[in-house]
Amino acid sequence: MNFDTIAVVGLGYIGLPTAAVFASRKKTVIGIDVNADTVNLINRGEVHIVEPDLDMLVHAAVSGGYLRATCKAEPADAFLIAVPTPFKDGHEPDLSFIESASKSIAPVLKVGDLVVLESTSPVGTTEQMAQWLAEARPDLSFPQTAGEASDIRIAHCPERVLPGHVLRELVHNDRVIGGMTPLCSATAIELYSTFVEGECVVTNERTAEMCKLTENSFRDLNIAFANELSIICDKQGIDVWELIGLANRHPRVNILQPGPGVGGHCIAVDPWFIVSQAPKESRLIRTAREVNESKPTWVVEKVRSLALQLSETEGKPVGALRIGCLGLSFKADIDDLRESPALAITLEISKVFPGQVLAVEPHIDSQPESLKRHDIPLVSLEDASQADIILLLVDHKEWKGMSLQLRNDQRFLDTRGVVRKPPEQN
Ligand code: SAJ
Repeated sequence: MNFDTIAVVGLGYIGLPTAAVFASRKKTVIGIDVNADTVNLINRGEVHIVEPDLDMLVHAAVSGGYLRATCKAEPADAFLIAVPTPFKDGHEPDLSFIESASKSIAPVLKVGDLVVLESTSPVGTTEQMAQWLAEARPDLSFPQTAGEASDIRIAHCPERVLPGHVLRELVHNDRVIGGMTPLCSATAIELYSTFVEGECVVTNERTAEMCKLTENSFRDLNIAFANELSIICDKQGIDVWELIGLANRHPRVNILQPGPGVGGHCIAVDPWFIVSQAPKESRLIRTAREVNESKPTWVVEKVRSLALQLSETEGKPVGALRIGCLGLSFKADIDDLRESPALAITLEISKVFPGQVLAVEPHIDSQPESLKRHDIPLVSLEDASQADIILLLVDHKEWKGMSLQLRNDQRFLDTRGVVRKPPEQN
């Protein structure tokens, strides 16, 4: 099958790089997004998200005439849906973006088209999407009723790329291809073969949905283990990073790193999709989420007790202490502040110590609104290093290996294990 024209619905962190990579393979790509500002920006060859090399790729794709963005769906040979799947109150998945994306493309579908759901989704969402499409287009047949003979082919191929490495991982990662029928899978493989150099592994759509949720839940559980260890080690007077480094020398142990909590739009969300569908059975997955969600509160408590100690030993009034927070983004070396435990902790600390908090974030230029509202200035690392309590929240490369010369009346809390203390001599 020839995919002359490919439509990508949702031009965000996944959709835009995917559209640009198809365009770089000289496919005609139509990017569809509900946000007119995003559409206009892309049509000028610019980007609204920070991802290495994406700006160059999009600029080349648009100026070469291969990529064009629009708010209204147009006919294509394949449609990729890459819209957000957040959760609602009570951690219930919110499929409304997938529903409206499906309804927006339904009028332009024609016999032989392929529709791929890339958004991370609870089990059963691909079948639900197929149902929405079938209801909107009773004149076409779909795999859930017509099987291999269907007019429209449908598959779930979850995205699995790591922010910060999206363009490399899009090409090199293996893809899980969950077609609703073997023909749907084969058609989806043909589409992805345009640029994927990893292996395309076939399964059904429900297993593909669960596979993506499993990958992110596995990481969440492993980080929860590290976070729980960090709290235990703090109580026991053990350096958790040294401990994990030692344990990981065992050939079958591979523990991830503790931190101030788990952020981002994926790992902190996706495990809830499993829990919401199997609440009684998902005890471990739920507990891991709870452990990771409670870590920011532990960090705030730790700062509070350091402040009390400092005021007792150095005689400084608690209300006069300055707290310098290093890093605001949800993980290292990016500018993304959404769902960031570092930002949440900084704001929470400023509620306990109003007007006493300073923040450093080398990846952003202007003070975010939330910091303005809490009266938290954005300062240099040098200025923050003069604070009474220095709190390291993100392991940015800017301060890896940094050696802090602390005064006697300063305290340092490193939630990422970036600044190592020399091992104590026995
Ligand atoms: N984190 C730790 N300790 C670690 C690793 C991460 O505390 O050892 C924290 C990070 O600081 C961050 C959060 O976890 O706050 C998530 O960061 P991440 O780098 O683990 O993952 P994401 O959210 O950027 O991307 C994940 C990836 N999934 C897996 O690695 C299994 C990516 O491949 C997925 O495509 C992405 O979710 C997604 O879109 O689902």
